[in-house]
Amino acid sequence: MEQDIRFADLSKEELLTAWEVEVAELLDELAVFTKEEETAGVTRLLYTKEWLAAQQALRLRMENAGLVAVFDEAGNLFGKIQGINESEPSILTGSHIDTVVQGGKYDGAYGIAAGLAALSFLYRIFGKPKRSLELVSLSEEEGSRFPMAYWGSGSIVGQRRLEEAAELRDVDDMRFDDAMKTCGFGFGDYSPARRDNIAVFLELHIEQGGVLEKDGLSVGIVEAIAGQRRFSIQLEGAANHAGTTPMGMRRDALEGAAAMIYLLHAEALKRGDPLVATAGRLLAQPNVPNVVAGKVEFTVDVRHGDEAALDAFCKWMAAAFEEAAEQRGLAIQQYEWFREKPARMDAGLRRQMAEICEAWGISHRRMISGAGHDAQMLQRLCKTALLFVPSRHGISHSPEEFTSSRELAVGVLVLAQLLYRLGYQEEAI
Ligand code: HGY
Ligand code: MN
Ligand code: MN
Repeated sequence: MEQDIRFADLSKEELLTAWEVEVAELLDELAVFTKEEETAGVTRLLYTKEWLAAQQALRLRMENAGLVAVFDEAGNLFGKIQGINESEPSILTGSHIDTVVQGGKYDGAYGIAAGLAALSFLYRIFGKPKRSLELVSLSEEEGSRFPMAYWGSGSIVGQRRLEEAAELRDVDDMRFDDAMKTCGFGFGDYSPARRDNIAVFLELHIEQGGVLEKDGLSVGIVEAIAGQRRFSIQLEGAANHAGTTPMGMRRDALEGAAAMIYLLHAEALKRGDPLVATAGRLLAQPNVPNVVAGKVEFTVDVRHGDEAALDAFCKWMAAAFEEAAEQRGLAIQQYEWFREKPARMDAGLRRQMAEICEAWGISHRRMISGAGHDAQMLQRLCKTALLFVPSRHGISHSPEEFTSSRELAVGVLVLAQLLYRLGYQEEAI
């Protein structure tokens, strides 16, 4: 029997019906800001014109909701409701505005849209909170344009600095700092991204996996986020004629890469879940049908919830790739460009979210996140929680990514309740 619980004198059905419409409408608006040349999904990479247009549309939305909207120097966009206790650190919610190439419209954007729906509701109904409440549209999390990830959240917690990122280049050979400047950042006009006046970070995100759907549950309360390592593997052999070069006389960089990727996949299967290893990008040179590839660069992404298991696999990989290169007379360079530890989410916040789900009759379970999230970075700075809603068929990082408006609205309800407890009732942090 559904509890007859109400919030601001509204029933669960009334709340969900309103948020269904509001969140779906904002996600559709944000999905419009995508690279036109891409034929499917959403492509909104850091410091592109579509990225800037999305941030500017969000700033307007934040201001229309009565939030004070400001950018920081990294391009993170904050919307703030100032609390009565001005000296107290903020309660922050949000996620990332950037996407992968041809991704879905929910990854990242949902946490921002949900946060805006929750904060504008609370502010409209309850006015000024005791503790400041903030929403953030984090500038970059995916690592899809430059060989670095978590630029937005990493800049806030002091793990990313412009002096280290400035010379990174994208596939079009554009420098990071030059890309920043095309959007008006990097000139020192905004406040530094580094902050320490944040007490709590709450991230709402699609699961990007199939556990909640398989279990028929509405919400996942994340206990921990897997650690990850990302590598660039560069092979050099000898470009040569595809017709006249005997098989035994080749130094074929593309065949070498194929052999290494096969070994990677077989070893990850052998070691079993939850370890995952992915070769996601491969660039061959000269990349034409009748030339034996002289050079190849491919990426490897390895994830596991346990740091020791990650170390062991990456150690195996380095040795296995060296051996495979030597057998083929290929030169090899293996370069780790990203690593993030496994991160545990705050037990107190997890308990509060479970209480809220129980009170509102929302089915839920505890779970681990195989996907990386900004919460992984923010937990270095403050108490942090991550909440999932289901992904249809577990699909994400794809134009097929989908979550129903009702499922999205259920996440907003849990978030709004927790923000109310922390911001207006000053629940102990
Ligand atoms: O790759 C990830 O885990 C996240 O979606 N950026
Ligand atoms: Mn993602
Ligand atoms: Mn994401």
